Amino acid sequence: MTVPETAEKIKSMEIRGAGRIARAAAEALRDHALLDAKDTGAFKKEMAQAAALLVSTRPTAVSLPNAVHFVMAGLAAAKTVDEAKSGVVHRAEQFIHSSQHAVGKIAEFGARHIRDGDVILTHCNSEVALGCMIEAQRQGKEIEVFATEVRPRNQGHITIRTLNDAGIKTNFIVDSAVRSFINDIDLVIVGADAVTVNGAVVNKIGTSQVAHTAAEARVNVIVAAETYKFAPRTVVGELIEIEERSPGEVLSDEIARTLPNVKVRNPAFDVTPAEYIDLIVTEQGAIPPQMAYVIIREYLGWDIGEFNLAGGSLAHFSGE
Ligand code: RI2
Repeated sequence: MTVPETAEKIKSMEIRGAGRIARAAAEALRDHALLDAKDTGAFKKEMAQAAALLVSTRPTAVSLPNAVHFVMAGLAAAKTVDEAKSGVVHRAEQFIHSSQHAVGKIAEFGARHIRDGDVILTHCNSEVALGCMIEAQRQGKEIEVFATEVRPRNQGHITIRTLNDAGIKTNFIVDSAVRSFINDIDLVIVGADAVTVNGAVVNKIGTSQVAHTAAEARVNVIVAAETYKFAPRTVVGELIEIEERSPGEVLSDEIARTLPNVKVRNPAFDVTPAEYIDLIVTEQGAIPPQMAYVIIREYLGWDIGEFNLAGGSLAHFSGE
């Protein structure tokens, strides 16, 4: 798939989920690197434009710029076009492989926190959160899941199909029914689009309501998140931008036209503070949210100079 095609599919959410969009971006950059280029300068410029286009598609999931940054680092030391190309291809393959490995590791680590007989609540559609549940079931633990609908894009439909196909007993509820069922729940497991340095988790809109409800009911909340979902620039105080999507996802244009005094608001994500999260399960192990900085420092491989790059400026992708 070409870079513009991948960008369009990420934007329209045909490709969605923070991990999947990161891998799709890495694949698109890898394939783009195989195109003809007359010299190193032209190649780096071309790759920087492709990187910028991919990063611009969705602003919240930090897995996307982290993946692009990782792949583009393959250009940094290249002196020839061939070196630059193989650098990008190698880093892209490395990212895709380590992402797939991380998904497996998180399932293994996350399953340890699920007990036989647990009733689990999940919100949205997270491959790593689901991976933990499927692994627990594979180990012979009998679990039951409550999955929310996830308005407006109904990602819950994907979740219940996956759970159904895995043979897991599942209850499908509307988003507003979470508090009505919270006393039946032993554990909440969700994914993440971004984790900040202070352990706050940015995830699908409604996650913070779920976590708040769980905290009130003394139900533990686990977040499943690969290390590349941790946001390095939050170390220097940069905020995670919350994507606000088209009003048409919530209310049809036809109805909206009859309501001139009504403005539809459609934020796609919200922020759950660390105090409502008990554990973040990464491929490096499970950590309390307060240890998020350690992941950024030790495992993400960013050095402090990179934290200070101007937000939005993608000049560094060209290796300049
Ligand atoms: P995985 C999704 O965002 C959801 O918020 C989900 O919890 C998160 O990405 C992580 O997904 P969207 O693309 O990477 O549906 O765990 O807006 O699959």
